[in-house]
Amino acid sequence: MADQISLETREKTGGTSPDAPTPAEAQRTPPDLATFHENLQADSLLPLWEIMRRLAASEPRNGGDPIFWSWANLRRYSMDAGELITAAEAERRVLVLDNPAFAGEGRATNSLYAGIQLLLPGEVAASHRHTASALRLILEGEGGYTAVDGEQVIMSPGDFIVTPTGTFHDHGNPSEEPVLWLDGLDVFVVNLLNAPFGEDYPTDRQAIARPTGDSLSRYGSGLLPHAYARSGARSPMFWWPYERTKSSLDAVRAAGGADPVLGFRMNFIDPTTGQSPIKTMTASMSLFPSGFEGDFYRSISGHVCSVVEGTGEVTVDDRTWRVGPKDVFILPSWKWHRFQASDDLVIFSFSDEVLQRHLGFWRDERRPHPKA
Ligand code: GTQ
Repeated sequence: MADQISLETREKTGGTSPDAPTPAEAQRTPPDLATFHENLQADSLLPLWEIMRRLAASEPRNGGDPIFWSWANLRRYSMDAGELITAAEAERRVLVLDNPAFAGEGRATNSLYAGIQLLLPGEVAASHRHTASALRLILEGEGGYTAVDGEQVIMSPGDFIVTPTGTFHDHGNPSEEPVLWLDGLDVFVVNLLNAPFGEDYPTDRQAIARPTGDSLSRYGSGLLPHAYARSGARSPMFWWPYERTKSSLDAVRAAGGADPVLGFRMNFIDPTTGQSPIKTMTASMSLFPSGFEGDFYRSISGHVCSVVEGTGEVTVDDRTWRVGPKDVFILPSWKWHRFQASDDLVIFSFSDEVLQRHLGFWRDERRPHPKA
């Protein structure tokens, strides 16, 4: 009698009762393995044992390829783009660094986006904002500007600029010469988390609320305005002029003690936190003194690099590139590489290091280079 009732209940509730199997279920034999997999797939299920190694690999394999772009090529293609499309039409006239390991996806590394942006004299890239944060290294041209969150700065080669998440930003070139820079964005992290929002500013150029250099004078000298309260996740400082970066590198170098892999490396920081101004990306400027012969190194963070000054050689796995000013190259995650400096070599780089450290994923390894 009790059995009878529970059977009826099970039928009514669609068979979800945790009771003992019905006589029919108990007698059922499973199908063969192939049919079982097909049945699972049809019901949106997967056997973990078939994909376990892919989901949780024993070591990283998908960091992308090492790749080098000479400045001569990047500049020529950019100037061609300048003839073929206006900045207004393009919205952002950028050649995206597309790692062949992820062809067509617009990835420089597994996690990083990078591109070369061009503004011709008189052009404006209209103001917008989005969840993705951007960082920029100015490559060529004096007198272009970027406006970020109500403040405009004039860009010079070697300058580092950030547009933190959600800040309105627009660029313009009132000078007589083309202006080119390297963009880095965390779009793939944003998209992984399905967090992208964006909107245009009502006009091409955003309203300017503070004088040029205001944030640098307020926050960039080891001082903070009294009773400063940080609003939101944004770094209040967004422009690091190269002159200041270079003199700090020169001073550190004069004190000696180069790291055998990284030379003299300084990270850009939000002065109110001591952390990277962008929470997903670490950006650095490294000085390798003339004659530097680096040890081999690999880290779990792929790097996008560009030479600011000097020449040298970069070896990744079994290939070596001769690198010079404004060349761009990728050091993929977990691939052995080393730097050699022919003369004083200054290299800008950015990576996802700060994010990986925060998540507890960070790893790096060193291997001495046999000295001659
Ligand atoms: O300058 O705002 O390379 O929004 C990609 C997306 C640059 C920019 C990029 C962007 C920008």
